[in-house]
Amino acid sequence: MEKTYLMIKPDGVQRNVIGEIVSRFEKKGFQLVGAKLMQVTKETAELHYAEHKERPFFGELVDFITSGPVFAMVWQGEGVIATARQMMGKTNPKEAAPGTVRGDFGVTVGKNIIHGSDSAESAEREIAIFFKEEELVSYTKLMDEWVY
Ligand code: DAT
Ligand code: MG
Repeated sequence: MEKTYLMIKPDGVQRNVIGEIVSRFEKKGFQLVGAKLMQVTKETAELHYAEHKERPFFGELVDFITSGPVFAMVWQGEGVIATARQMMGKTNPKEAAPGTVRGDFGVTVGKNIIHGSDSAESAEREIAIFFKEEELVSYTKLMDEWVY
């Protein structure tokens, strides 16, 4: 089953929206298969955001994501990568639609509450950066009978 990496950034943790965000993905019908509150190191941040290395905001991005704990998660479900991106909203909260995580909780692009993998390749890569295989669980949810 398809998996994606979602991460509530330090601003989301400080803003007390972990529960609200987890709840949205649970209610949607997706399955949580891994989660932890963690401090991201500079090395891990640089690896995770490697594609943005040449961008002018790279330094700020690394400083921000390491500025406090994040809530790292792996979610599973049919089409979860693309649907989670839709539920997050556009990168810039000013353009993110109401009803999306960034549209509802964010104000500025530098503090946009949540990260989500943008493709199958990114998802695989990012899950491997943040989780060991034994930290992910495989289990049956009776709910799935009513989702699929
Ligand atoms: P996304 O997080 O929607 O995948 P991205 O991969 O283009 O967006 O950028 C990664 C993060 O970098 C983004 O969540 C916030 C930050 N960022 C992007 N564009 C920025 C900009 N123009 N100024 C400051 N930060 C920016
Ligand atoms: Mg991205």
